[in-house]
Amino acid sequence: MLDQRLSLRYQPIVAAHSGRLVAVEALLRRGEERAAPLRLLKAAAARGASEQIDRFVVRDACAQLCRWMAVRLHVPVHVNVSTETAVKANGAGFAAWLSGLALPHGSLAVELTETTRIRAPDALAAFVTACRGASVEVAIDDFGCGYSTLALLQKVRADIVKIDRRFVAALPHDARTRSIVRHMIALAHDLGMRTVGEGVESAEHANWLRELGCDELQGYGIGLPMTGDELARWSRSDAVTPAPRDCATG
Ligand code: G
Ligand code: MN
Repeated sequence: MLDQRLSLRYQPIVAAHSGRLVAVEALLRRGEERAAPLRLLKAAAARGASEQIDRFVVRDACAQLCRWMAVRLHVPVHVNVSTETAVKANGAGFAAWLSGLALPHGSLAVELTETTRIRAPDALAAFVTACRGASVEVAIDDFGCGYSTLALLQKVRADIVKIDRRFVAALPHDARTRSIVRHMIALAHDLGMRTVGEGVESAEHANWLRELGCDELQGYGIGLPMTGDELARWSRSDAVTPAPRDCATG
């Protein structure tokens, strides 16, 4: 039985140069808590129950997509899916379920993070291929940190690479980080992928990412995670500007 207090918030992802809203990331929250319910997610993973949460997230995000369409807001939603779910049944089960939802082309993207070393890279690659067959884009989350490695890019044909916020945070004061990020972006582009800078909290972060060639931006300095109605209002407000306002804290 899933915790009844679980719901989704949506955080904007904007084009780096125009500031146009290009997607949102669905983030799981419990009640009014501001952070993700990490303990609940870990406990679910330990019980082998991640897929139940992953399906809840996709269903809820799809319901929101319909509500937004009714008010003529068409914006793709990124959902975080656990790699355990992705590789189950050789990647076929969940991808087949996604495909059965028959979503409009390009309305859903799946974000994959590796929290543990991936033991079945071929299954993950099969999952990604199946997603793309179902017109669902795939993003590698938190790239450059933890287990989201170059070996993963070697196996998996993703569409998007999300640059971890730990890199973004260091851009204004660390030339080594700027070099790493510049080459991460060039590598992603070379492999035909686009890049999203995560954890953009200030105009300086945004300026550096633009300068280094990053395609899209996400973070508290662009927009906080918000409810579906708030996101619809946000998308129509002046909040969508090329230069994000400065934001002191997260
Ligand atoms: O791993 P992933 O990138 O999916 O994590 C998303 C989490 O990051 C969410 O819980 C969200 O609230 C948080 N987050 C989003 N934007 C920012 C930001 O600008 N700074 C920080 N520190 N966290 C952020
Ligand atoms: Mn994510």
